[in-house]
Amino acid sequence: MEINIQKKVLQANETEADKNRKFFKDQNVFVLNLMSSPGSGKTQTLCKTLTKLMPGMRVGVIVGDICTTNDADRLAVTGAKVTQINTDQFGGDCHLAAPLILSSAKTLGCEDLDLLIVENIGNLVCPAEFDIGEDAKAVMLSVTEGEDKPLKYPLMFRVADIAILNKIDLLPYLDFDAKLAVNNMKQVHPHLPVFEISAKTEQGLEPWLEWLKIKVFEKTGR
Ligand SMILES: Nc1nc2c(ncn2[C@@H]2O[C@H](COP(=O)(O)OP(=O)(O)OP(=O)(O)O)[C@@H](O)[C@H]2O)c(=O)[nH]1
Ligand SMILES: [Mg+2]
Repeated sequence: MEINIQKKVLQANETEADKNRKFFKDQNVFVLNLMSSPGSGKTQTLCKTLTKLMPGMRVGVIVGDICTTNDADRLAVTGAKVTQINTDQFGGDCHLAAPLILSSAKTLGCEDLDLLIVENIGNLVCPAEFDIGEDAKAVMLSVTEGEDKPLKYPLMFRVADIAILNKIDLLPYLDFDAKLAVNNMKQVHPHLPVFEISAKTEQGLEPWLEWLKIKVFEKTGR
């Protein structure tokens, strides 16, 4: 019974995600869905990413959290167009569903954007199940979370188009085996591109920025 209800919820979301896809195609904007556990460094990475991409690229962010506008406040400093979704009023959902994304994208205004990034709610499980009509999904893992996470939460890594391994500046102080973590990701998703970065020191940011620029160009021609 529970499974049937979940199936219906996901099917309904899929229909809405198709509407989003059409909307984003009409707006000619590339949409990236960035997902991870709480605290992996999504906002920190986006702050650095936006600073480096703008003003050459017009970027907007929809950021989801259960409560607070902390992340929107941090991201707004970059000058990007930012809107915050709080799911507390919808029962504290642990993911962003497609209809919320469409209304937020309309509020934000996508007609003058090249790239729209959705920072999903910190959660390595639920967001992987909800299609939001994005062009690509990125999963972030940080070196403080353990090498085994791709094996324990495989769906997130299976559906991702790219992975980011963040906080590599901390590697000298940890027992974390980065090679093993990457191998675990590839065990779940062979050929998954992995960018190893530090959003703090900016080490490794360039290949990730290049990937984004290419993806935006491939869709928008800009
Ligand atoms: N040492 C180090 N710390 C980092 C790095 N990236 C982020 N942090 C720190 O990690 C903490 C969490 O970073 P956030 O950017 O808030 O993480 P988040 O994934 O956006 O968190 P939620 O939105 O709550 O899920 C902050 O204290 C950051 O300063 C990094 O590359 N190296
Ligand atoms: Mg955040």
